[in-house]
Amino acid sequence: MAAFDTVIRRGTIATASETYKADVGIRDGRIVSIGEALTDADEVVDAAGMLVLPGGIDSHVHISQPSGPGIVMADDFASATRAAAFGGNTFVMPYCLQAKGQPLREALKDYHALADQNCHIDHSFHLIIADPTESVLGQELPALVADGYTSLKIFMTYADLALSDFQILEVLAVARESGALVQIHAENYDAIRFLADRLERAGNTGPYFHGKSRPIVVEREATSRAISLAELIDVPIVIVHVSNREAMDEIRRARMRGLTIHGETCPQYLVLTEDDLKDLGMEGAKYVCSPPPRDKASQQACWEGLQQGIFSLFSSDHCPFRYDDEAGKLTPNARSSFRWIPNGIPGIETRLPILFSEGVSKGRISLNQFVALTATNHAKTYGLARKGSIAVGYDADIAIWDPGRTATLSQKDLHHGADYTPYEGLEITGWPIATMLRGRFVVREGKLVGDKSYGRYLSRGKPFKPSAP
Ligand code: DUC
Ligand code: ZN
Ligand code: ZN
Repeated sequence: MAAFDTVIRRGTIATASETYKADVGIRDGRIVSIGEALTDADEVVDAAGMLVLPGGIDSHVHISQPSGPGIVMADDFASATRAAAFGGNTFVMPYCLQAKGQPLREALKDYHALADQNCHIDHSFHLIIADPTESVLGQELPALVADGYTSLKIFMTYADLALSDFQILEVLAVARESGALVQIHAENYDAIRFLADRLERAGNTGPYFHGKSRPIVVEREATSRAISLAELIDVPIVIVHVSNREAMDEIRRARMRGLTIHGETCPQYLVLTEDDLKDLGMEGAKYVCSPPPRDKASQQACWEGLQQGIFSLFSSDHCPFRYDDEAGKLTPNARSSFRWIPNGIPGIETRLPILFSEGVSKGRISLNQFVALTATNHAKTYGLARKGSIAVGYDADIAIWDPGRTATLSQKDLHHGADYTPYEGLEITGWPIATMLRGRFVVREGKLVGDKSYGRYLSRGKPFKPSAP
């Protein structure tokens, strides 16, 4: 019997802190050896000239999430995780949405049924708490955190999701006691409603005005308030999908006060701007997401946030809707106002190539920062054991990258369920040529070689120690 099932030979390994040449020996789905001249294997994969990186962990994706009457997300678990694997990822964390009045366990049962045997890569779920009732706060949530559902998202905007400050405080208090990590979507609901009403009355109803209804101050104010509420309860939080300097500076200042505030940004805030929608008419709907893409100065700020560690998480916020579809961006109401356009854009497959190309290849961030921002920090922040690094004892979740391969992003080459990419035409240098999940190839030489029964659901540990009762 060979010592290893697989050896990846002569590649350059990068972790969040180191870059070095070595062979990786894999047995029973785990990395069991890292060394020189490992050869005794059933299969030897030559990775000379290639980078051997941890598979990407995308801790912010939306898959098969109920999105309102008549609206259907463009991806189910099979297509989203297939696209993720082509993009060099081995783990995703989508959101299980609680409907108003719905017990969390019921929402989870339905969501597990959608994912079960339908995932090409590993996954676990965040909860979205839309209705923090007494039983949710007092019983369901603490029990679910103990069962490994250790993170949840709450919203400060959207009619059917926005929580009051009182409700946010209640959720944060339960998180503190149970050791769960709360993600906050920070935009001021009333301010958006006020601005949207004004824009509509003035006849400014096209997709371009979506961004005008959610200017930076709306995000900055909510970010500041979210941080203040977390400070009051003394609990860590994550501010997700930060789009600009002002919101980022709120996080920076909170950190300087000693608070644990994690920051996340996404590809759309690095490479898109509001001008991309300007002359497109209804096609601007392809770029409608919240917070909206801003301007060049905001892009620069987001790069600084990544470089300086204000943002420790780089996620896709993949939230796919088809464009040319009445169940997607062109829902009949969308023509009457931007207000009705489903919020979100696809990006699960393009997240890593965009950050690699714009970040590593262009010298804005190091390869080690890339690994930290796209894999290691996600595992550490969300309590995921044995994932997110190339190290002995870790799962053999590995992406092999050709740092010199060039490509032009195009819908025709992507594997998601959407009918467009907002990144059409973006030139990329650096591409994941193979993705391996727990020692088995899922994608190799541009082909899907894995099966949708490969991916496993994993429960997670507590992101931080809960406070004493
Ligand atoms: N928030 C997200 O995280 N994703 C899409 C839409 C939204 O508002
Ligand atoms: Zn959000
Ligand atoms: Zn999201």
